[in-house]
This record gives sequence, C-alpha cells and structure tokens, in this order.
Amino acid sequence: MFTNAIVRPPAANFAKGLTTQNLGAPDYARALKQHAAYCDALEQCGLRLTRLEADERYPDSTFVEDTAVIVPALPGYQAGASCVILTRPGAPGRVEEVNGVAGSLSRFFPELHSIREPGTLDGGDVCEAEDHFFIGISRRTNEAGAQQLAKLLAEYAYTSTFIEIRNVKNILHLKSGLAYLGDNRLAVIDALANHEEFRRYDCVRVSATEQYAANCVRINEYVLVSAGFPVFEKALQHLGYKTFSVEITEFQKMDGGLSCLSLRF
Ligand code: CIR
Repeated sequence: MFTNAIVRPPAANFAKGLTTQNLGAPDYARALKQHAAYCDALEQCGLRLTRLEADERYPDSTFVEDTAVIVPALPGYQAGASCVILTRPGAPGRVEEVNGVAGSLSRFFPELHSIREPGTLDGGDVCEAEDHFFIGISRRTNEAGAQQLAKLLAEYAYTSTFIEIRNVKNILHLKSGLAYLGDNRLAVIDALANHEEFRRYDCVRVSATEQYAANCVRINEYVLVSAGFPVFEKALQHLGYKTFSVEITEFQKMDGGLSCLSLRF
C-alpha cells in the first residue's frame, strides 16, 4: 500500500535535459499540463503528494525517481525498518539532483544511505518485486553501484539480482522495459522476456510496437499506464487490473516514463 509520493514539475529549461530520442523538443506548456494530470492521477490512486519546486539548475530534475531507492520494511523482518538509499546518478550532470530530494525524504525516513564513488546508480534501474529487487546494469548504473545497493538491500532482508541491459536496444533504464505489477506478475518487453530471472513470474509481454508502455506503475488498486498503447492496456484490463491512463508524450521525448516522475512509498 502506497500513501505518499514526491514529485517535481519540469523547469522552463526542461528541453535542455538529456535524451536519446529523436521525437523533437518537448513543448513546455504541454509538459506542465501533463505533469499536473499525472499528479492528479497519483492523488486519485490515494497518494498524498510532496511537491518540490521546479529546479532550473538541473533540466532533468523532474525525473525524481532516479535520485533514490525506497526500501519498504518487509513484513516479518524483525528490525522492521524501512530506509532510503540515495543514488549517485550515472549522468555526471545529474549527480547533484540527489541533494534536492534528500531533505524531503529524510522527513519520512530516519535511515538514509548513499551510493558512493566509484558506484553509479539511477533509480530507474531498480525494480522491486516484493522481497526481491532487480537491478539493471546499464549505461547509467555500473556494477560497483549495483553491488553497493545489493549489499544495503541484504541488510534489510531483501534479495537482489543483476540484469544486464547494456545490450538491449532502445531502453535507457531497466524499468524502461520492466515493471512489477504485484501478484507475482511482471510487465516485460519482448527483448527481456526470455531472461531466466523472470521465469518464475507470470509475464505480460509488451510488444516492440508498444515498448514504451512497459514503464507502467502499480499503485494500490490501479496500474498507471501511458496513454496510447491500447493492446497493453487491454491486456491488463483482461487480467482484472483497473488501469489509469495518463498522457506523457512530452516526457517521452526526454527519455522519461511514468515511473520516473515520482518517488512512491
Ligand atoms: C535522463 O536521460 O536522465 C533523463 N532525460 C530521463 C530520465 C528518465 N528516468 C527514468 O527512466 N527513471
């Protein structure tokens, strides 16, 4: 059950952020509208929002997910604590974004840890599935960062495995191609679907033509999905999920997806 989320709207220089897409420059006014609708959707899923100010120093700072990994307390784990692991983003220009989120997180989580040099880690590469975490080794997250994270997670009784994605085309982060839907079920792109790590899960395949839709987010009784991917959305509905679709085309132009725009806990 999630109760909170941290969000940050895009700043006026949002279009100056990093991107590998060739979809043209984002329209700022439209991005603000889409962000507002995204925030409404989170509230309708039952979350209370902590809204950070837009920060022009960092054009990618609306993608708050990359700055932290939230580790919920596992039921039955005797220490009973949750914690936050502040990341060390793999894009040098994004490293300082972490400081702008740490203060808000420390109000909710007494235990804060950090990924340290030479480790790099983006939150977008970290996918939690109950008591297990998949950690993507990507162009942003290196093995040192992944190993530091795995060690910290083990202290909170979580297991983890690494998923190599540097050879998977068109995904920036692991969660660009993978989402945990609850109920032992994953949404997974074709290119990752045969990975042995995912064999013990029910997999909802996301075809290459709808690949962007794989970055969906289960929030309480809903699955938040990107608008415009009818096959995937119908597949979820068919499985009994209530979907909530949100248009985020302007964020897609900057390599961002639904999960990247919030930290949920
Ligand atoms: C970047 O390249 O870092 C941003 N333009 C997009 C980050 C997207 N974040 C995510 O998938 N978690």
